[in-house]
Amino acid sequence: MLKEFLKDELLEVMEKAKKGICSREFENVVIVHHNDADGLCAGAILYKTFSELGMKTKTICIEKVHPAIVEKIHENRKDALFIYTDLAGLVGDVIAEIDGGRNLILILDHHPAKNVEKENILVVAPELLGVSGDVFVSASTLAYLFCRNVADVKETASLAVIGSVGDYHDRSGGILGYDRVALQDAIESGEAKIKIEGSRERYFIKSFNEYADVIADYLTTLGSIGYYTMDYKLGIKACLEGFDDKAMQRVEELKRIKEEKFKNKIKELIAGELRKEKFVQWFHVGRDFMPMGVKVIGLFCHLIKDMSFVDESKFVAGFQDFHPELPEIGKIPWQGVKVSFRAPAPLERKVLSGEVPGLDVTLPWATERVKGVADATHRIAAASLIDKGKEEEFIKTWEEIMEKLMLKRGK
Ligand SMILES: [Mn+2]
Repeated sequence: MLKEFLKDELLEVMEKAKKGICSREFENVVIVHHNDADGLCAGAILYKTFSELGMKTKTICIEKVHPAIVEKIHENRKDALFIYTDLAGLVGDVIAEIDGGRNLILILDHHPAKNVEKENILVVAPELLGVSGDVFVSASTLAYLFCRNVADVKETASLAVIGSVGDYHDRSGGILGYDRVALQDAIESGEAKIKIEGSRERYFIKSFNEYADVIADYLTTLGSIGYYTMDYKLGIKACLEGFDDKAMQRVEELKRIKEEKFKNKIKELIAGELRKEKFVQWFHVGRDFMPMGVKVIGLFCHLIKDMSFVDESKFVAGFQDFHPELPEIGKIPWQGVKVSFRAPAPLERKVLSGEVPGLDVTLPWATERVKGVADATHRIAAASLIDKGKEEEFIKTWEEIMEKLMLKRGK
């Protein structure tokens, strides 16, 4: 147990997980991580730690957890340690069930989570202990603290800082809570320096010769924009060895690809591809955004929501095909689409004042009706995964729910 955390509940849970791992023998460790900066940093920290402990370690980068993906990842594997990080908090039971006890599963996630009481799974999730994973602890910090308790890995503290900044944990001016413990370690080892700019802290990372926010942006570009071209591999490599010319060149290329694709799509939408309902205007990009991952549909909706061709009294919704041929994983038997919702600024104000129901209510509701999975839900921004072919039914269902809730409000 680390001295600054004496009697800390999260550390106690980590200690228990460590004991759970140590009680079994593994040759192979499989790290399943998310594809944004936080997920990449967490993956890199775990990769470095477990390979230095002498284990055969492999990383698998995914955008979303879906039973079909988990099945594919776990098939033909036994007696391995699977670590899921920056994702899977809510679906530990599904993963444990699919695995069927062949392997040991460890979940290190800072998102909302569910505890699972099963022999083959250990869940370390601050949200289960009342610690906000959205504010005080990123997945990279969680991975760092876990690894620090297992081996001597202080040099990865700066990756935890980059991951925390990648998830905007510095939004109040600086990173807080557990994230700050990692920052402290990085400062003590001379790896990081705080620079105060106005009312905000920035973290300069010595080995990258760059600020954490800039590095995080590069990593998210490699992992999310370059998901289907496997550029997350360059991202993991950059986390461990720094950015070489090749990685930097790729970051620039990917940014250009994104801008180009976004520009073309905006032209098409202006030319009349936007469908208008009573409460939402929507469009479907199909596979036009390939090779970019499905995270970009949210970025795109966010980009256009206040443009002049958008009706500011209606929500904006975009669908993007989830390409079922995953890099390094292969074809999965599931055809899905991601849908992202955003609110133009005037509508955003109405949602925040309570005049219009929030997406945190309407989107999960409609998603459940078409048997989809809510992905991320906030009042003015939300996303879900649904089966392909159900897009029209989903929009119709969502409109009905809105109609009902607006009637209740007397609008
Ligand atoms: Mn995260």
